[in-house]
Amino acid sequence: MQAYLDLLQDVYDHGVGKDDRTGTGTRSVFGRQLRCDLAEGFPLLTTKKVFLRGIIHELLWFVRGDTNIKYLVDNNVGIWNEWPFQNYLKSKGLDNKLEKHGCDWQYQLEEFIGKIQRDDTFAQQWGELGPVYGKQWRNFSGVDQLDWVINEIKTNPNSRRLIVSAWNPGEIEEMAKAGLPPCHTLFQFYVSHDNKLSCQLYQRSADLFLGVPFNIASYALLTMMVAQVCKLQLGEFVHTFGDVHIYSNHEEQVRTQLSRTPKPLPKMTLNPSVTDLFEFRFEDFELTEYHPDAAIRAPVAV
Ligand code: THF
Repeated sequence: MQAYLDLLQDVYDHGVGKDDRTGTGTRSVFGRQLRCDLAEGFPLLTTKKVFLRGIIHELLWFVRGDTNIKYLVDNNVGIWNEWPFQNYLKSKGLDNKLEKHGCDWQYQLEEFIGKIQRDDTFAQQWGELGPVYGKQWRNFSGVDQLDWVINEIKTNPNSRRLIVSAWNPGEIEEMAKAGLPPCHTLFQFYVSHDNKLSCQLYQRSADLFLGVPFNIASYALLTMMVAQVCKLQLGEFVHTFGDVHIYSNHEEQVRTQLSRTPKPLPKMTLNPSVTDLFEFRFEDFELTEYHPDAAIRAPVAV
């Protein structure tokens, strides 16, 4: 993961001040690439503890085609909570009245999440993010892209069209209303002459400190799952970035991160008896030999 730290240093040193939609402000550059060989270990940052439980549940939630935060909330994963909450506040005319991350805001957020847990009708109405990742992966204008791509990898591995796109121009506005348009926009698989499966992601917008460690682990995991069900070995994960940025309220955290020394990568094992991508459950993933430095807390820009 030295490559991640090098990119973090690069954007910290060379990123140029740029305002953004969230009003937070960033240091930003355009167009970078990271690669990791998945056979060398599982690419989970060791220079801070990364919330793997959240990453696994989020990925299973995408693969299910789910777009409602209820599944995540029920599994005690809060990473998507702030978007529907903001939407809810807006509808109540409260979005400008509460100080973001202040006491009242926090109290209202807890109440909102409590209702998502207890009240199914409320969850259906207010927990929905719109036609985001899960919807597009499983039903892009009627096409189940995941099911298609698995079948294609199995039957036509030399194909140069092994693509899944979350960017659906006709539905971007609807995504922007409740959740947000996909940051990880499109991915492509590649099967090498020696039967190794690689995956490349194009990420149009990347929150380098908070989101990218999640995104790397998530796509590494997806590649491992697809490789297992297609009976292939592990190749590379190639991560290509558009606007890659450090939020101005993450700079202290970035300095802490950069002062640390990476340790050997952990190992990820998938339950070998799973042969269908849609049958993976949380219990089928096992991480070992992970000895990270302490977590580094940082607020997420919504
Ligand atoms: N928006 C922004 N500004 N950054 C993102 O990374 C991001 N995402 C998703 C959608 N919009 C985004 C949401 N994913 C965390 C991690 C991933 C997220 C959102 C939030 C987060 O807060 N992680 C904490 C720990 C969380 C916890 O322990 O509950 C961390 O320290 O990693 C990226 O695709």
